[in-house]
Amino acid sequence: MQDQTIFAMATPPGRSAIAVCRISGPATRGAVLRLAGRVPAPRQAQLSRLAHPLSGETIDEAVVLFFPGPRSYTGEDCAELQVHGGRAVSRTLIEALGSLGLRPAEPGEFTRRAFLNDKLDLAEAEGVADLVDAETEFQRRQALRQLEGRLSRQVEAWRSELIRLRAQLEAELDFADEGDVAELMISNIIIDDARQLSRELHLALQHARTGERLRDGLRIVIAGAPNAGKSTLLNTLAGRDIAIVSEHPGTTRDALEVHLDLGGYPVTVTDTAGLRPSDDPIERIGMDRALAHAAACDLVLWLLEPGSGATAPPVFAGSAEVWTLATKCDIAPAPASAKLGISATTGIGLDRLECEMQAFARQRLETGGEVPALTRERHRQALAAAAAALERVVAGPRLPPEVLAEEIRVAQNAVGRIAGRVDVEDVLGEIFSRFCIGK
Ligand SMILES: Nc1nc2c(ncn2[C@@H]2O[C@H](COP(=O)(O)OP(=O)(O)OP(=O)(O)O)[C@@H](O)[C@H]2O)c(=O)[nH]1
Ligand SMILES: [Mg+2]
Repeated sequence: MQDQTIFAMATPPGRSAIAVCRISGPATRGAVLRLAGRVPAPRQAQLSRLAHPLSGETIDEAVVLFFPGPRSYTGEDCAELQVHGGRAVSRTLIEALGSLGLRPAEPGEFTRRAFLNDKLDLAEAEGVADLVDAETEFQRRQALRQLEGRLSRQVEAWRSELIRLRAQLEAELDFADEGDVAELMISNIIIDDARQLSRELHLALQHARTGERLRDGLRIVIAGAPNAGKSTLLNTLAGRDIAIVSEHPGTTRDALEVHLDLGGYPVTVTDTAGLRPSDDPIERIGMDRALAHAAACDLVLWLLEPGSGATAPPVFAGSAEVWTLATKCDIAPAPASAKLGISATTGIGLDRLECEMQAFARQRLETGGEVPALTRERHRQALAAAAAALERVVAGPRLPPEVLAEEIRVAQNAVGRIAGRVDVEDVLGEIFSRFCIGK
């Protein structure tokens, strides 16, 4: 694969001031020479007229950059062509590169090559993808930390500790017949170290979901009886008219989502169908969806309108926190059972609601910073496997040392998978296919 030279527009299609085309692979230099007539000095911008290799017709005037490998993003010879950002320019340029025998890159292929050439490890590569996808300030920071190798360094520290433990245990195996007392003492030290490391892994696992949540965004669901003012609240939070609002109970039938940036924290708010006894099959599907959303979210805002009688929210499946909010406080004061009274009409209570939601997000999404965040289920599973193997070591110090050494090796490989050090072929396709083309 890597003897092929790939290219892609690294900027989104459409009209823009400039667009950037990237090229990587052994034929890069030749392609730049054919198009621009001259290869610029390494890492120096050169203004060139790009000509079509077949017709000789000028495609565009471009700034051309050449990065000889291995000092490039992918580790191979790379080039960037900064052209004018029009659809026709990109289309013609892509066609010209194709006529030179280069091939369009697959999603994430540049970063995949960088990984294969040891320019970054797997966790850092995931940081690149997350940074591209980051929508809020805290997502950006988390992705950047991962891209800069914070998680990788932690994982590497755990791995070398495991390697050390294993070496110690194996040394003990070699000297096993030199006296039982010494053997017992060394074993205890190894078991103590394994216990300490196991604690560290568990601590990281406790925070694991925090990192994933920050990456995916916190989920808040607005639920309540028909006409409680759910859709009105969604529109108010979003600052635009997303959901239909009407005085007819049962207006909203489907779940509607909006992504919000709550002081740097990513939040998805979902408006749902009003809950009430109903024989209408469509309305019931909507209510089932509402309950499913409530069961899978972090926080339910249970809305109550004045005079609705029932005050307590139903018991939702899942583990969401539930806040009761009294709506339409411009009409009647909030009952004491409500956490907060709001009015979309006058704006009463809305600032406080946003503050409370922000505080909730902070509490759920902040890791405290001692342990680098695990941002994917893949990381969590690997770490859980390592922790489980270490636990077997701690629980069974009387097991034959060969068995203990094997468990430590299992833990070492599990941890190594996070940074992509061991048998990761199977996950590479899955990880890089989620990148955008040109990255
Ligand atoms: N006075 C007053 N009326 C409100 C307020 N919020 C919503 N309403 C009105 O209450 C009615 C129902 O509002 P919706 O937002 O559609 O209620 P809903 O909970 O989404 O209702 P369904 O989709 O039918 O479940 C509409 O006529 C709104 O204008 C408020 O703060 N004060
Ligand atoms: Mg509604």
